[in-house]
Amino acid sequence: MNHKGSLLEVIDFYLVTDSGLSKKGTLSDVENAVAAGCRIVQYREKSGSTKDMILEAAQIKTLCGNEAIFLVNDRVDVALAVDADGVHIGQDDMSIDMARQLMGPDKIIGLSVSNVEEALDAERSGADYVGLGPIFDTATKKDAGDGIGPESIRFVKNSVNIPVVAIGGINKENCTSVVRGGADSLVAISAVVCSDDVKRETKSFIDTIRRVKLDM
Ligand code: 3NM
Repeated sequence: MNHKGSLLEVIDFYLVTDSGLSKKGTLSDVENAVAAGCRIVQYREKSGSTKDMILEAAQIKTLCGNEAIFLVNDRVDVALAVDADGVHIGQDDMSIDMARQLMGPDKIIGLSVSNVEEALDAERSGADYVGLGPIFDTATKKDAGDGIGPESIRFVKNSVNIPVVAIGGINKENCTSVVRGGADSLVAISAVVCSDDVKRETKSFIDTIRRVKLDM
């Protein structure tokens, strides 16, 4: 499977892990999200040893199997160690150029952006998709800043040809506005991993996103 070629078709709901918020644990969250039909998973772990991260990343990779694309947040070393499908990096992490050199031409590289200029830069640098946020205010990422609003998505979507993944403060109540705003995919961390039933919540997001896209 060429993950890059199929990226656009397969993404709708995008799972990002958060061990600090998770009720049932990261591995359980990934297993349930993939069982519900989630086709892209990002392992986002900000604490713990590199050794533990690599062990957990390898387990997540196994859970993703051929069903879901598996990306690692920030840590190019961890992504390489487990031969993940790619990495997701932020504005303050290593450059796309450097990440590309290390990861190779076939891996997926996503970049966090918060406006049109950053999105254009990301595309020019060879990012495969952008994560746009925060769409709404969020307590999950302390330094995320104020929400830019779902109406901002359209400006970014109209400026770049790579997929736009919306993130930040997205929940079941506001996700329709995010899809209508033009997002190809969306991430909802707390709305999913804090729930008692990750499988049900993921399925519900996927159903809503697909329904809204069909209506557009
Ligand atoms: N990145 P929740 S917002 C990891 O704006 C992350 O780049 C953001 O969590 C960005 O769905 C965010 O619980 C946290 O609001 C999203």
